Amino acid sequence: MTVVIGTAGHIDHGKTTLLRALTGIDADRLPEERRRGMTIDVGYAHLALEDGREIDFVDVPGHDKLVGNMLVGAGEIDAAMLVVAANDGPRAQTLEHLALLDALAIRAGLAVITKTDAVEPERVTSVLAAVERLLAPTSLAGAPVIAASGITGDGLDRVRVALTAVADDLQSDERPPTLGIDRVFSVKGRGIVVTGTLRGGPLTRGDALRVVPGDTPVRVREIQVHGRSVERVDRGGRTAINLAVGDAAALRRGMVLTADPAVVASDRILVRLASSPPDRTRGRLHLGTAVAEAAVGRAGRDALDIAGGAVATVRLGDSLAIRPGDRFVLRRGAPALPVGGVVLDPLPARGISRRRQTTERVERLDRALIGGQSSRDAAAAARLELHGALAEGRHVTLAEDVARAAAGTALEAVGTAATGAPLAVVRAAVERSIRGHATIRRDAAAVAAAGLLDALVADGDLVRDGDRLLRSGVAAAPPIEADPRLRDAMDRLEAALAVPAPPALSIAARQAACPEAGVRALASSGRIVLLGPDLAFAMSAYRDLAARALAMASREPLTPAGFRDATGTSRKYVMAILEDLDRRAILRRTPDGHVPGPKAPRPVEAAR
Ligand SMILES: Nc1nc2c(ncn2[C@@H]2O[C@H](COP(=O)(O)OP(=O)(O)OP(=O)(O)O)[C@@H](O)[C@H]2O)c(=O)[nH]1
Ligand SMILES: [Mg+2]
Repeated sequence: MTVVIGTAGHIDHGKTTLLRALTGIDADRLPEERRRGMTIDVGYAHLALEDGREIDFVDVPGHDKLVGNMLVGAGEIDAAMLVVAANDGPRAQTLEHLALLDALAIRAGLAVITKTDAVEPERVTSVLAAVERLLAPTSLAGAPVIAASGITGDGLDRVRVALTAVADDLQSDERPPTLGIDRVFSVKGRGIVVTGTLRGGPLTRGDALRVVPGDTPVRVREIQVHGRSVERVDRGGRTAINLAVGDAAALRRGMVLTADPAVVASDRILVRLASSPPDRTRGRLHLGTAVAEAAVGRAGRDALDIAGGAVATVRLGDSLAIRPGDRFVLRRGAPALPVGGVVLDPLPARGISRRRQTTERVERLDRALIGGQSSRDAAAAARLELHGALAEGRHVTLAEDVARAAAGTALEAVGTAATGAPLAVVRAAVERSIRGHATIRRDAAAVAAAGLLDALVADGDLVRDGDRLLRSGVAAAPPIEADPRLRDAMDRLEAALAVPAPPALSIAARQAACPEAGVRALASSGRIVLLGPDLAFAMSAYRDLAARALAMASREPLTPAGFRDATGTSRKYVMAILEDLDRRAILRRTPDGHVPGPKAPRPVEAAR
């Protein structure tokens, strides 16, 4: 993995000069920067280590008016190199930049005391000690502090050793490729090029990515690392991407190119802040290479204090690309210190679900996010607990307590009568119950309700009889089992219906000499499935046909004609099966045919 190290420090303390001495590259690339001898916007340089690895540097300005640009650089670094001039010693932006690195929880790095050639050795010793003291209470506590000169080259060897040690210690970032854009420009004859620090990976030429916010699809036409075209980048490092994209104006610094579904656009986020600013505090929130106006909500349910900080809902002036666990800095302008924070939920609960926001639940989510990759499932579970219900694409999940309440409602709505209750009525009651406990779209609640009823039927709590639901057990009256003639008739009827194209139920029942009570008992015990007024399949035949329909629909949209030809039956049977599978959300009807629905068993699970 290529490590990205950002400079930091007061104006004119020698950051750019030190990088030039280390790498031979002048990070001050803008004509205005060269003319004025100061860094204005983020610049870049890179260094090849002896073992072949590379370190990328992001150079930032020290000017007090350009702290926003400093944060663009600092937003995507792995480690920091704080530069302090020996003659000046620590100054205002030394302290401010260090506070920002601390707020971003940058733990890896080093400090370099530069311009040692311009002062007496005693002065170097005292500045070294002062800088060590400054680092001690921050995330960079204990980082090495090295004296060097960017002009004479003195001490650069020790700086290189320390840089190598920083690179050794860093862990790679396991996640789909994500790049926070810091520059956008058009290259004649090539189109749009964006640059940034690649997180996760790998990224390969031809890959499809999304631009967030906006979710605009883009294709990677070319990848360049350090000015050379490459087929693929594995992980990390400064990366330039030539994009096949229609509109250059649609791309800006702060946007994110990603293949990570966890990155979403949001202007309202649930966060943990390192300290606790008052409700309605305003400031600027810097996250990655982006910045937005921010207002902190610390009232009512948001005024929670958890281990490690204060919970808040932050409203942003613009939508930013955000992923759970992202670090950010909130700046309120001098003299207030910057506040560091971490995103707990980029799309926090609204409405009724807000009632679920308790200290315990938020703390659980926070702990799961800190746990990193291994606890992604734990984070998803903790987020579900906070929301009560979550709809992601076609997939809807309910928190345990919400599902339990809805199941109670279902049983109540079905009642204990042998006739049960119409499926539609029970489903509506379950939908109401879910929406009374959690904020969820109506269509998602319908999917969840159908799934919950299916589960109750599968678990044997309820029995489905055509378009009705019955409490299990109520229809299976003892006399039926006691009557051997009825039992035989039921067996005969079940066998007659165990084919892909069974005869009409009334005719089959007559031929099997099976009375109405036997038909009901077969249905309520799940041995046959009633799909229409006079159409029933034995469960075995129904399962076969359903599995075939799902398998075919998983390959390509399944049309009634295609299914009819595959099963050798007629339209009547095929429509009944497909409509039933649609109703149960195992399939979903589209203009091109039926495709797997929200409740379709996922391929992975089916393969197990
Ligand atoms: N004598 C001496 N002068 C140095 C050294 N490093 C930098 N300088 C001088 O200090 C001035 C500022 O150096 P820069 O490298 O541009 O400082 P910077 O920290 O990048 O400044 P900004 O990017 O504007 O914040 C230049 O005139 C350098 O020549 C050093 O080690 N010794
Ligand atoms: Mg500079």
